[in-house]
Amino acid sequence: MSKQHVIVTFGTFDLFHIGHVRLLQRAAVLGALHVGVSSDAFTFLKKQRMPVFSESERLEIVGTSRFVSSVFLEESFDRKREYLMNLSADVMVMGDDWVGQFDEFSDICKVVYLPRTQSVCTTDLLASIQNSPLSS
Ligand code: C2G
Repeated sequence: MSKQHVIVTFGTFDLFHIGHVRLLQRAAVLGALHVGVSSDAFTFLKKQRMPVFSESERLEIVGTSRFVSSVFLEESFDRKREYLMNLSADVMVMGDDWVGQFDEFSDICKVVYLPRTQSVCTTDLLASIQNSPLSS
């Protein structure tokens, strides 16, 4: 039996939703999927707000997905190369909201951008929860 390809993806995965599930599902078709979950501090840097769920909760949530072989904490953009090399990644997968932004890693692995799931995102979910008449 031939060895499975090593696939790596990165993300915040806050308020885990169907867009996240589909991204992980499609990435896992390519091989064994390892997911870098953004730390709370890194999320604050990227989004200028703290995530709703803490890094340990998000690691646990993503780690329960049957599409995921392992999870680790992603602490900065600068360490992506190190993470990819440590895992001996064959393919890095990201949603196409990041298209072109990680092409620099194509010297060590294949970089693939998958179409995002339309009409769902954490920011809108958070806003609709906050604006719900049930939330006070
Ligand atoms: N995604 C998707 N469809 C959506 C929402 C998200 O396919 N409707 C994908 C994103 O493109 C990304 C992954 O799900 O590949 C995780 O999305 P986020 O949690 O928003 O992660 P992000 O903050 O983009 O972090 O260094 C890169 C970052 O860590 C990526």
